[in-house]
Amino acid sequence: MTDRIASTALRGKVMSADDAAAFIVDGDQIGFSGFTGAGYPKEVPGALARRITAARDAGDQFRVNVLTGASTAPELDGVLAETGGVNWRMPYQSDPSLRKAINDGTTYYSDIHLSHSGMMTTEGFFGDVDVAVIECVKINADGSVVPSSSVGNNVNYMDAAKKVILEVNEWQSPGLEGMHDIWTPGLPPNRRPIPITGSGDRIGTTSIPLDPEKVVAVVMTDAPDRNSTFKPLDQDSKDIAGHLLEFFRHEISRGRLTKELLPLQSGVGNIANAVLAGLLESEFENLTSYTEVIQDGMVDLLDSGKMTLASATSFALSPDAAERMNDRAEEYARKLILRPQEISNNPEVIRRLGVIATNGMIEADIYGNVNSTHISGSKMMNGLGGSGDFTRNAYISVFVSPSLAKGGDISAIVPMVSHHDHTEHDVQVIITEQGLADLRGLAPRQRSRVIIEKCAHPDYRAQLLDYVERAERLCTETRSLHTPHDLGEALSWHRRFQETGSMKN
Ligand code: 0RQ
Repeated sequence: MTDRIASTALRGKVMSADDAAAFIVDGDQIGFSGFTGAGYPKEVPGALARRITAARDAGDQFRVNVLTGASTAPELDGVLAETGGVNWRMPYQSDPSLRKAINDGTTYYSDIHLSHSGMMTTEGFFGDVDVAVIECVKINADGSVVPSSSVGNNVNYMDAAKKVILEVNEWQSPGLEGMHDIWTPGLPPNRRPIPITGSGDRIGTTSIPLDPEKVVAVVMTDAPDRNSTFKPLDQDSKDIAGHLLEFFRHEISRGRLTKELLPLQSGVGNIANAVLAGLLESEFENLTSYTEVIQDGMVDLLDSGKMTLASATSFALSPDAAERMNDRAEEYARKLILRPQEISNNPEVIRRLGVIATNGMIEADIYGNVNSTHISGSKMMNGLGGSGDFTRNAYISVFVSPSLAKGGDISAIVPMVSHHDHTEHDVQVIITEQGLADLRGLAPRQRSRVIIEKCAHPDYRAQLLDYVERAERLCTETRSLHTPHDLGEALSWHRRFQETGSMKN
């Protein structure tokens, strides 16, 4: 404890998670640390869940609003959602119990661009933050806090909160100290330009300042971060990765990229990992990354020397890779930078650096609009995450997905997306295992042919072409041929799936 808590005043505030959770009351708005299964508090959320359940059993109301960096883990989102006590949640989640609570109406969910969420909290858009619960590696003598495996919105939550609870996690390596780069741009009208001109630039401090007077409790923990292990790479993921690497080669041949590419952002998941695995085997070198999460494939690229540095706000590592990171944190701190998500996902920097953004999608339509979040227009999957921050501001924006879902009953390419997250104006390249549609410079009627030919599964190509041709005939009559649609039929594929269990006609 002495090593991890240098502040004598705060050493006196060490207590159990149950005692710490007693500082949280019904109606509180709580800012938690945590981003994609890393750096979230491990004990206080469970103690809070027990408190909520006990209140419920006694016939009392106990509901809270939950703010985080992004998704967390069963120990936070899972346990709280299972109590039914989460009233409102932002800005991103991927927990099955919480997803259920959102879709059955128990929990309101505000799906917000990750780069906006911290500033919006600081400005009070969501009301007061009553408590911040923040995991850290260490508390310094002056009360400043060294974050753990994610930074997320910690700075905003610690600043805004009336009370702060710190969880000092001894599982997290002390070697993480030095990896973080804490800097805030301030608020309008006095916001400063972010002085980052390369992914590896360090512009701030390695700890977050904190007034020790605000700290009401310190809890010692020793539990690991929990991310799911990646599935073994399947053929679709490998094919999608192959198409992307071919595209990079094509761009190099045209003089628009070099072998070093440009800083890479990749979403989480299997396809993203397949792309990183593909890069490991490739001729590309001296790669860099300006992204939000560091996943296994990126650590492999750093180890191989193919990638020289990576900037993010969090880790999203499998248990094996997380152990590897903990063992060699000091060494990795020379190549890895963890920043507040307001900076890792900042449009200003993404545009300046020319980031290549690659994200997953649920479906795209024949004109290139993308739905990343909603199944059949209504049911929330995870949320937008950082995909919007990167997509709109990228040098090249790419969306990837297998062409089929649910055993072939769903086509990922549809006449009209059932929910819009990324508009045709932001989406430049779409890739499925079938091929790659380069949409840059194409008008909607050109886009539809390229997307159907290159990306749709053969089982759905004729059906999509039939729709386009009929929509074009209809819109010729009405002289509305720019983006031809038959509005009566555009969402019929989703309705057919709901009614018959398949999009096939
Ligand atoms: O369902 O889990 O029941 O099998 O959706 O689909 O193909 O495994 O793909 O894990 O990459 O997720 C868009 C959700 C894709 C993700 C999304 C079903 C499919 C499966 C998952 P099962 P896959 P992925 C970085 C940037 C938004 C956030 C983002 C995502 C499940 O990429 O959340 O980009 N993106 N953040 O069967 C019905 C369809 C479907 C479908 C797939 N058309 N209809 N179900 N599925 N397509 C990270 C952060 O921001 C933190």
